[in-house]
Amino acid sequence: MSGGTGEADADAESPTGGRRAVVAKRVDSGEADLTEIGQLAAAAGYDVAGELTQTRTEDAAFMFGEGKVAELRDLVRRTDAEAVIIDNDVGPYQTFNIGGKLPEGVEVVDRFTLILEIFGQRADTRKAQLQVDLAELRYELPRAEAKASLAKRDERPGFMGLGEYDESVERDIKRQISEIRDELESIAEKEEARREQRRDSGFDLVALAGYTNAGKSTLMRQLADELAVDENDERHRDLDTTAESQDMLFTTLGTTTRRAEMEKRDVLLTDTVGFIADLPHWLVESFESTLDSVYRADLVLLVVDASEPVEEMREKLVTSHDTLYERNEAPVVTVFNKIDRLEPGELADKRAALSGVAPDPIAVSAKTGAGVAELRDRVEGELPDWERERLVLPVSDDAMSLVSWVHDHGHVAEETYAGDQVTVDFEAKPSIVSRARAKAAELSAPPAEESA
Ligand SMILES: Nc1nc2c(ncn2[C@@H]2O[C@H](COP(=O)(O)OP(=O)(O)OP(=O)(O)O)[C@@H](O)[C@H]2O)c(=O)[nH]1
Ligand SMILES: [Mg+2]
Repeated sequence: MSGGTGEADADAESPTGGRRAVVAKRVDSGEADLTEIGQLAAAAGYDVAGELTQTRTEDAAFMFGEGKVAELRDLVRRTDAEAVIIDNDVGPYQTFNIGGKLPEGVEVVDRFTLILEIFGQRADTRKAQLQVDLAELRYELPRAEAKASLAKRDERPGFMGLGEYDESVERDIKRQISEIRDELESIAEKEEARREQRRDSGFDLVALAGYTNAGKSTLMRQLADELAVDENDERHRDLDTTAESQDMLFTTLGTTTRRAEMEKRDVLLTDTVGFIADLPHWLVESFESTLDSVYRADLVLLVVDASEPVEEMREKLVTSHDTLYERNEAPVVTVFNKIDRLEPGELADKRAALSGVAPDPIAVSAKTGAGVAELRDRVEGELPDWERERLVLPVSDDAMSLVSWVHDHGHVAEETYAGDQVTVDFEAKPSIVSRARAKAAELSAPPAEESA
């Protein structure tokens, strides 16, 4: 058995004025690492005032060993913490039991509730709020079910009321879940319609994906125009070009779409929520529609923090690919970000070590802009091919508006006028080319005869 405790100076001023918390974690073997849970706690606005780890098998009643829980209580007292954040999947009874050993009013928060807390604080659109509500209800449901079945088992004359009450709670949760699902589905349908409309207008849809803190939003700022495309997309603090990205998990929760500057293609770039390790299924599912913009894109840029150790990068790459390939068919370009933080030679070593999971990555620094030009070229190269077409039209107002439509939806190589004809030589998506052809045919065809 091993493990340790530590504490920040209890008298020190709280650095951010947040709620004081002790973070704790149990592992079956090896050393418990508190880095990520500490980052998550900070993202939720806690100040980590103390730390505790334990290496042993799970205790059914307390998760930790009972002696460790006593240590936890002492640490909470010394640090004057208001919450204990535990980086394990703590069962409802374990939560209750640990809580019973702690000073009055101290909250026990597990990894999932902590993530939900962060999401709840940052949910600033209807969709994000619905997803948080859905996740919370799905967290509660098995707990309500357990209560209802316990109450049923204890059913005795005179105790009937309890069982009925809990069953109605359970029914109520299920009803709310299905209402939220319906509303999320209708939002998703509207978003899908909007994506189709954009494709019809000649845009290619590119999405940024990757773990939280990989640098997606920073890269978005390098690639995108100043103006957000969607007024009704999230009001993103972190997309403001003047605002610094924060070194914090889950800075971005919703999705933001902006036009990206490319040479030929009109690209709409979407930034969205990052992945994180070890999320339970119900939580991932609750946020699934947030990732629709990734799954339905024409091209995905998978951003990886290349300053992390190679094994961590590998694990994240494998998980990301699994997640992406399960649902999308678009090509994926791997982007090694933060190369400004690498030692000379480190990039080449990492490329070689990861060639199996990331065959041909583009290396960039979203911070300095290094490699971003190559990334733009690569994006244009990987997007589905455009078709070349040449239309010859009689000069007229209608023809001129078709020519300007072609300019808006594709890339015009040449536009020449000879006599009363205009020739426009252009490249565009196949769907745009066929629409241009149809419009051109209407122009040259004689007006339909009026039937008597
Ligand atoms: N040194 C260095 N830091 C970077 C680079 N790109 C991003 N960062 C920093 O990494 C941190 C996270 O960047 P974000 O762009 O917010 O990351 P994200 O992937 O959008 O994170 P989430 O929104 O949480 O999913 C910030 O502190 C950035 O300043 C880079 O190329 N070099
Ligand atoms: Mg972000």
